[in-house]
Formats: sequence, structure tokens, C-alpha cells
Amino acid sequence: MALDANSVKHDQLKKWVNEVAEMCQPDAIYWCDGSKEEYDTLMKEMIASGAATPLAKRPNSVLFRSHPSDVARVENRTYISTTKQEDAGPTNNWMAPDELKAAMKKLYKGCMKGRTMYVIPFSMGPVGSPIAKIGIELTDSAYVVCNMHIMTRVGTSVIDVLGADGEYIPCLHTVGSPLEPGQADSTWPCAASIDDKYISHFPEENLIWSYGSGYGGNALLGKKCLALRIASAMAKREGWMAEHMLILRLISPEGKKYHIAAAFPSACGKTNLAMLESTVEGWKVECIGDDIAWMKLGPNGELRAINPEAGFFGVAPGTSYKSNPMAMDSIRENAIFTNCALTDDGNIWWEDGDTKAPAHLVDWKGNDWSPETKEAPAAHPNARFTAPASQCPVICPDWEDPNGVEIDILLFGGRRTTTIPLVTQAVSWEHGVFMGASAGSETTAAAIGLKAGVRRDPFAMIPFCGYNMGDYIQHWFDMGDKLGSKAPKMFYVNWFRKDANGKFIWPGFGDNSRVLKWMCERIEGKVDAVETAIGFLPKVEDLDLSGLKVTDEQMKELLTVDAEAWKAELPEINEFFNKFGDRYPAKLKKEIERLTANLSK
Ligand code: OXD
Ligand code: MN
Repeated sequence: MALDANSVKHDQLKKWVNEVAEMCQPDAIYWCDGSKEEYDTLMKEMIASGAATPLAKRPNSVLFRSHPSDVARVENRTYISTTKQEDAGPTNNWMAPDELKAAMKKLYKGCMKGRTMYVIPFSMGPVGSPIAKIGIELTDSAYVVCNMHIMTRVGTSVIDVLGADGEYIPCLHTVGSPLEPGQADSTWPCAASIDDKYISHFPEENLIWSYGSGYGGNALLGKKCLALRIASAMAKREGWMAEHMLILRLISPEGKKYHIAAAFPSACGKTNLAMLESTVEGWKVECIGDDIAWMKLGPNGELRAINPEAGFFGVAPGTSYKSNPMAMDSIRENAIFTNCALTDDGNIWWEDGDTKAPAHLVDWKGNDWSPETKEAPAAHPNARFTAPASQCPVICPDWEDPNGVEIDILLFGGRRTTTIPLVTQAVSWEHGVFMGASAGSETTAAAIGLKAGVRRDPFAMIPFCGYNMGDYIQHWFDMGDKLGSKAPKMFYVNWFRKDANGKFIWPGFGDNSRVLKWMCERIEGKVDAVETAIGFLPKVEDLDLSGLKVTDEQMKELLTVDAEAWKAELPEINEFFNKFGDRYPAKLKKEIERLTANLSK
């Protein structure tokens, strides 16, 4: 076990590891080899220390409880640090690199005392594939090591690919909780104050520094930090796309394969859609990824996508055999649960799952909990499961193909109880970019400190874009120019519309396949659509609603264009885009003007 540091040929990497060790002063340095033995040993240690609870009902699975202050991404402590502030843009927190590094170096000094510093060599994308990127995460958290084992490809083979001078993205992470000699560790160490947390990105030098949080995207640096924030800036420079998108394959009864990449803000059901069980006879979904897509032009000018991750880090509450049977089957074993509730017989439990709360639980804070005396949810609303993608029963056989899959449909959406119809097709690439750029969603629990209400979230990338959002939207227009006639068709969906009684109108989940089928028929030219002010809407008779209990009235409501509601929203969208100042893409302006004129006709 453990990779022999002497076998590492990459002098610059060894130098960096030594420099960080000098600054952070860990008691030991451990190079990860990515083996099962390594995972098992670290997990055993965490069980012995009381940080992890083994689950009798789920083989090789454990539960962690975080510190109550460390439960989600911390967007107001997330920085895009570029030399010029305008390159980070109006939607990102910014600090000059020198200033930010100086502040963080003070915190980093001695921050790993009493701990081991793990060196995690990982690949985003299949190891050795031409589109994969290598990262090296240095962390003092064994929890992070085990999660990275599942979420990325960790190990010796990555060091082999790196050779003596290969490129890698340095990712430095610490929980920010040094231990004095003899001091007992807490079960979830992290920085005491939220003001001491930093999730910092230096896109000009492809560098990530994270301090003070052990949770999810703050700490598993391959995911949001590397595969989205740093990768989006690289993608802009290099002419490709790093997107907050699931990827799925839809197979028609005739065996034709369609590939869909879909962007939804956090906790809008991306994981559910990625593994959907179709309720339309003969149609089948296979999952390629549930959170991130890297998309590049293929040899014939087509758009090809890979999932750079190797696992799922899904929101647990709401996941059930009704909402996502395939996710439930993916987490039966070899899974890590964080901030779920614990049952007396050694299983996990969360709100809106398959079973009613039992008479007694231990809640995510470690306290006794019962349905009668409950004051708050037993599982944290952002409780998570980490599970290998290979355990998903509908994982696509090609999910690790380094050439990726050809994308036919790009889909955007959000959680909107009013205004937005069930599905709308863009009339052009430019219109589709407008749809993606103006996407909005009602806020959720995936990040700390968001105001309630509709949050504009272009392409679901507001928290994840590593450069100026105006330039990012322009990059979408530029990609459209490159793709020309090979460009995928674009659609916008809203599964979350509610009626006057506050009830969801559309059944959602597996029945969303009915909408996906319509999209495939649209791109095949098999069905017509109604051209409206906001784009093409389905004729109700073209949606396959067989066996579904929705009334004509309800379908009408789902497919109406509420021009007044749209008009009321336009000033707010305009105001949001105006923030881009001289980076406001002219083509975007043209689209909002076109929509404004259409709605007034
Ligand atoms: C996630 C998120 O964890 O988007 O995927 O917050
Ligand atoms: Mn996400």
C-alpha cells in the first residue's frame, strides 16, 4: 500500500509537494496509490476514530456527520482570482491573486500539524485519454481521499501517465484544523469560522487553493473546482466547453440512440433525469454522467461529450425508488453517506425517501430524533451519497469511451412554479443561448446563504464559471458558429410548474421521458410544433401521454405562454444581463430585443 514517492519521476511535482509540506507542516506525507486496500485501511481508521459509522444494512458503506457549520458549498467564500477583476466578472467573488495568496498563506502556515498530508494523483476522464486532465490534490482529510477514490480515477497509473514532465492541476486542500500534540481530533474537523474558509481558483495559472471546509465541492477538488471552474476557463482558451450538465443516452424502440446533455441548477433533479426509467413503451435511458460534461468538437465537426467524473455525489433527501430507482440501486453498497439520518438497525434514512420515519432515528447532528418530537429534518437537506458510477444498473456501456458521445440535444431548465412552460424548443442556436443564459431557478439547499426566490443562473453555471460570465455566454455563441449545421438542437424544460393549489401539475420523474421523446421526434422532423413568442411548443396531441392521468386542462396550463408573466420578467432579466457591461454579448442583446418585440405583438 502507498505509492513509493521515490518512484515518482516528476521533479517539479515532488518540489511542489515538499514546498506545501514545509508551509503546512503535516506530521507525515502519504502518496495515494488508489487501491482498494488503501480505501479500506483509511475507512477502518475513520471508523475506529468515530468519524465514520459503518452501516449494518449496506455492505462496505458508512455514514459521516459533518460539523453543523460545514454542510454545503460556500459561494460567498469562493473566489475567482484573476489579475484583472473584470476577467472574473460581476458574478464571481474576486480578490487579486497576491492579496488572496498572502491571506491564505498565513492560514496555511502549520495548518496540517498533527495530521497526515495525502497526495492524491487523480484523472478527470479515463486515465490516459486525450481529453482527460490530471490533478494532484494535497489534503489532510482521509474522508476526502476516500470520496476522491469514488468520484475520480485515483492512483499509480495517473503518476505513470504524468511521467517526468506531464501537466497537472495543483489542488491544495486543508480542513484548516491543526492538532496540538496530544489533542483529540473532532469527528469532522474544519475551520471554526466561516470567514476563515476560502475556495480559491487562480485560472491564469490553473491552480486551486481550498481552506477550512471538508464538505463536497469545497473539498473534493476534482469536481466543481477543477472540472468546472478551472476547466471552463481552460475550455474558453482552448475552444471547448466544460459544463454543469448531465449526459444521457435515450434509445428508441427502433434502437436509434440519441444523446442529451442537460444543464439544471443544483438540486433540480439532474441525477434523477440522468438515470430516468422511461414510462414510454420501448424507450430506454442509459446514464453517462449526472453533473458535469466536457464537450469538444469531434473529427467531423460534431459536438462530443464525456463525463469527467467516476462517481455520483447526489443529494439524498428526495431520492427514492419512486423518484430515482437507479440511484437507489447504485447506493446499496460501497457508498459513503454524509449527513443522512441513522436508523436503529444500521441503515440510513432521509426525508421524502421510500419509508415513513421510524419511531427513532439519530439525526444528522447525532441527536435522538423521533417523528413526534422533531424540530427539524432528520437528514440535512443537502445530505449526500457518494457512489461509484459503475454501480448504476443503467450506466451506459460507453460511459468511459474517451471519444465521448455525439450530442444531439442540449437541454436547459430550472425549478419554476410559474411562467415557464413544460417544454420549449429554441428557434435557432442564438435563441437557445438566450434560453440558457436567462435560465432561472428557485433557490435550494446546495449552497449556504442564498436568498429565497428566483435566481438567474445562466447555464446553471453561476456558481461554477471560472471567468467573466459575459465572456462565457459569448463563448456559447462562438461554439455555435464553429458547429454550424452540426449544432445540437436546444430545448428548455420546466418540470416544476404548480397549480393554484400549490400542487405540481406535471408528474415528472419517469414521465419526463415523454417530453424527451417529443424532442427526438422534433429533431427527426417527425412532428410539427406551434411557433409562439418564446419558441416552439408541442401540439398536445404530439406528446405521448398514454396511460398518464393529466387532464386536458392541465396540459393546456403546462403549454400556455403567459405573455404577461414573461413581460413582467423581462426587465429583471435585462437588468441581470446589463451587469455584464462591455462584456454583454451583442447577440444576447439582440435575442432579448427579439423576445420583447415578439411578446408585444
Ligand atoms: C452539486 C451541486 O453538488 O451542483 O452537484 O451543488
Ligand atoms: Mn452540480
